[in-house]
Amino acid sequence: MQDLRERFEKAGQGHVFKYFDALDKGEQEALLNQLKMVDLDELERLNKTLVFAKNTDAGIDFSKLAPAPYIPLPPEKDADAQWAKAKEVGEEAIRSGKLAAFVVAGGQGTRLGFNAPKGLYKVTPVKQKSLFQVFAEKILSASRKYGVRIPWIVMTSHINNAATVEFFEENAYFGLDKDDVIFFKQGLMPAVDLGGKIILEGKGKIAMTPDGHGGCLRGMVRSGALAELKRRGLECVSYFQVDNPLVNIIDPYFVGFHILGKSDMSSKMIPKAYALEKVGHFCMLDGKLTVVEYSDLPAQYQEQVDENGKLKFIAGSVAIHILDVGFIERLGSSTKPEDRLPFHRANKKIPFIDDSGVLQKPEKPNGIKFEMFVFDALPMAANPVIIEGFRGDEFSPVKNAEGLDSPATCKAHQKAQWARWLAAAGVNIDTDKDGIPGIDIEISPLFASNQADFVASWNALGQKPEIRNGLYIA
Ligand code: UD2
Repeated sequence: MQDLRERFEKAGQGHVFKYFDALDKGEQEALLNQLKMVDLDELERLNKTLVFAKNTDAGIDFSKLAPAPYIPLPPEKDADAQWAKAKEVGEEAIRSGKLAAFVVAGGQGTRLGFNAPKGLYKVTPVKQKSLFQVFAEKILSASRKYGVRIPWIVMTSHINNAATVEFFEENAYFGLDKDDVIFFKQGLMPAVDLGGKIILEGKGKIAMTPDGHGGCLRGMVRSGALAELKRRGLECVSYFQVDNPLVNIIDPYFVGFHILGKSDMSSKMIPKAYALEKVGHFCMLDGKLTVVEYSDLPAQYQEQVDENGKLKFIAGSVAIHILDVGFIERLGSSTKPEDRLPFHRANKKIPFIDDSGVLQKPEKPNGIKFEMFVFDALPMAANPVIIEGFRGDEFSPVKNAEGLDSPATCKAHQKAQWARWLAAAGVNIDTDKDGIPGIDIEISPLFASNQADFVASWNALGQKPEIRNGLYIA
């Protein structure tokens, strides 16, 4: 204990022991356990570079940015030799058990105003299935189609892990084998005040916040989740975010392009819907593939158009990737600075105890949270591949309670997807000009999770259901 205290004092963080002597034994032990997790050298580095540095912008010379190349979506995937080949290779890899699914679900979901882990949010139009149920059923459906177990790794945080696991338990893992769902908690970082001092949120507790979705790389290694994947002979993981029920989790084309490209990490791009859409931008910078977040790229670049009037930086990053197990291991376990994901700074309102030991809830940002972003691994990846995806089959996140990227827009996009699938099977439903049906319909991922499978399953149905409001095809 003395040693730990001295180290914190030497690092200018001795104030965390201010109330130590007045704590009872259990509280003292809990605080010491928290403090043991803090990497003081790392914290000092972050204070220097992100808290005290005069210039805390992204440090990018924007004039050097070029749009990243990507493999465009052909009019008909299976009629295109390159895409057809990728599908064949991808299907073979999935069938032989090389692919796992991986969702990052450690975020706090504050924008949605939902007071539970976001994966519990009810998102489908008819059956009100939760996000987790939708993902589970997509994985289960692929697992049945390819006749293989597809493990699903779920990254949670210390804040939402218990509630997440309980939800899966209560719902019998939505039909998945419990052994195939692997939870792990992401790492934590101390939060500091604007002067770089660790924030005390109680007399015996420092403020620790999740280390960002990029923390998944070291989290997977530290938690043993990666060792488990290796033990099972998995070679790559399909990475997605908890807020996007449209995600095509097990996509043979994407897996095939990743394998054929001998890529460490591949990404899907969706053309931006409008210039200032809140997504990352795939760019080339000094010969490396880099994602520049919307908040870092000045509007003049986001809005730039080429001679045909097309957005220059059109390639939106929607957080859909494939990562090789070996690449995760390299980055997640290495101590070399060149393998480390950088941290980003986020200013936050962090409850703290004041000088008289009273808990205060600030009304404006009083502290700094440090986060890593998974897409920062791309410049370190060998042969990163980007393929284009069709928005209507890949991306409609639930982020805000209302307006853009809300439950309402997401339901509309799910219905539009299913109306397209029905139309492909020859059943036309009245829709508005954006293809959104006026009635509520829903298709279970267990019936089909892509258009081609839907048409095949629909044609195989003896008695076709009547098209009406509330139709559920399972
Ligand atoms: C993210 C991307 C953005 C775009 C968009 C698409 C960043 C910085 N930006 O924006 O470029 O791709 O998504 O929807 O990522 N999470 C954790 N642990 C954490 C923090 C987040 O697991 O410590 C998870 C969270 O549960 C969610 C995902 O990461 O699944 C994205 O988090 P977000 O909502 O903060 O990302 P957002 O919308 O700012």
